[in-house]
Amino acid sequence: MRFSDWPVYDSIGKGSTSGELEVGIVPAVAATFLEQASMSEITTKPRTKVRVKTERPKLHKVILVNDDYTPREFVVTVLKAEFRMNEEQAYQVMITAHKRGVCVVAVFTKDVAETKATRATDAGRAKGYPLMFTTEPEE
Ligand code: TYC
Repeated sequence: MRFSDWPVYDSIGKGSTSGELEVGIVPAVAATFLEQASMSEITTKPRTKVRVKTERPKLHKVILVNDDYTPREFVVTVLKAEFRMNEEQAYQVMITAHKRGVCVVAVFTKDVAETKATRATDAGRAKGYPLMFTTEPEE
């Protein structure tokens, strides 16, 4: 559509001297024209990118801490009960903490790691032992 094709209307403007002619474009027609132009001729670049999120949740370590008072056999019993270890696995974790001060028991999502560490620590406390399990995020 060229400018010369647009319908025009004549009016005597308010501020104009009588007899002077003002030429305008019918507003409704202009609006329709502009609307069509914006839909069919104006391309815009999207400003945001959609990122597909597939990150796995961070894992947290449960750590067994050595102490001088909790009996070895009790530590083994707690490891078997709370972390589904067999006798041999539990013994190796217990003796590693005993010799080195700490041992990583297993890794879980944050919630599960914290729940298991709390339950295992509470099992020791219920018997009057200072047995301690802590958690920390994996790098
Ligand atoms: N050190 C304890 C003892 O000699 C046994 C023990 C091992 C306690 C590991 C806690 O995390 C622990 N009776």
